[in-house]
Amino acid sequence: MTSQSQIHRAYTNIALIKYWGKRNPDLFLPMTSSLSLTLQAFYTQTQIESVEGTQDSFILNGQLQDAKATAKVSRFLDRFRDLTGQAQALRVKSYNQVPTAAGLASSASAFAALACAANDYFKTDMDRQTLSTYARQGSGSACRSLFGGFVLWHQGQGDDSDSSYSQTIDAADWDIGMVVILIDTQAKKISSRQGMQDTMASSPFYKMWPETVAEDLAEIIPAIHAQDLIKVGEIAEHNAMKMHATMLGARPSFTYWQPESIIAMQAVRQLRETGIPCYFTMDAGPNVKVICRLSQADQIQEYLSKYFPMDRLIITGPGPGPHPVDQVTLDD
Ligand code: 2P0
Repeated sequence: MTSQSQIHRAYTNIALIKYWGKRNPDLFLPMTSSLSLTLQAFYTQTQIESVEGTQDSFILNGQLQDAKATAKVSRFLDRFRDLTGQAQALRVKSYNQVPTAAGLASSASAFAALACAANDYFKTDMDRQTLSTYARQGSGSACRSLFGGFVLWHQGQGDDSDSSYSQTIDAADWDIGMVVILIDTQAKKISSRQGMQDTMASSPFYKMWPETVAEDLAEIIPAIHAQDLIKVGEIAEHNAMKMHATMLGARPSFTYWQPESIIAMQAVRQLRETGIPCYFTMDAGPNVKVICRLSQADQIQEYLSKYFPMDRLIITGPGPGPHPVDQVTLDD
């Protein structure tokens, strides 16, 4: 008899204070704490079911995935198999809600949804905080997708995996959102995992990163609680640019920026000069995310459409924590 989990949906997140570097790569323990906003528009839905035989399989958006992608999923499931003593082979079916060929990072929502589905399938009954420490070991940023709103991922202490978990610090039930500018849809040449490793190993600018991230966090958390969008945006923009500067100082130097990323940043600055509060952030890819009041997102989208096609400008509000769904549904 086959058994299966429910379908679990988890939303992606964008960091306002970035995670860039691991102190323990085996356990995915970060160099610093980080802070994100969970987004409503992008999510992954995942279900696990038992199969005959000894091989796991992984199907993403209806396509059977290759050995490398399946091995990543299998390694993650092994933690639950070890914990429960169940050796059953499994089929993982996932659906990503991202705009067509968006190339927007989905490992955060993917491993968060997988962690929730595994917790359900294996009946491990972990609370969200514990589950966030498991999701983290699939992909660091997935730790933050176990919660909705503004989420703080604690760096934790030493090699203690349990101490590096996430929690919501603010429900984000105020006027905040993002406009995502989709600039390139190709797979990136340097993974974020590789990029952060190379930066730590060779960039003299990395030395200032842990210390100044702590300062940025100490400043942005009260600004979030005060619902001070301008301050939140300023600190987030500064933190993102500082992270990208560490990469320019690596040897050899590298960047995720493309010419259109710079056009997007200039456009946001110009719009800001007209009095509309809007700030940019970028991750390990060329896409630019604009932090703004959700009530002004239409206006910002309209302005940016002078530079980018409308279907490359996605408006999103804050998203919730993961939850089960009755059936897979994808938005247009
Ligand atoms: C972040 N990024 O805080 C940062 C900013 C990219 C730049 O988390 O190696 O895919 O799987 O832990 O989680 C992307 O890194 O890396 C990321 P791994 P992950 O959102």
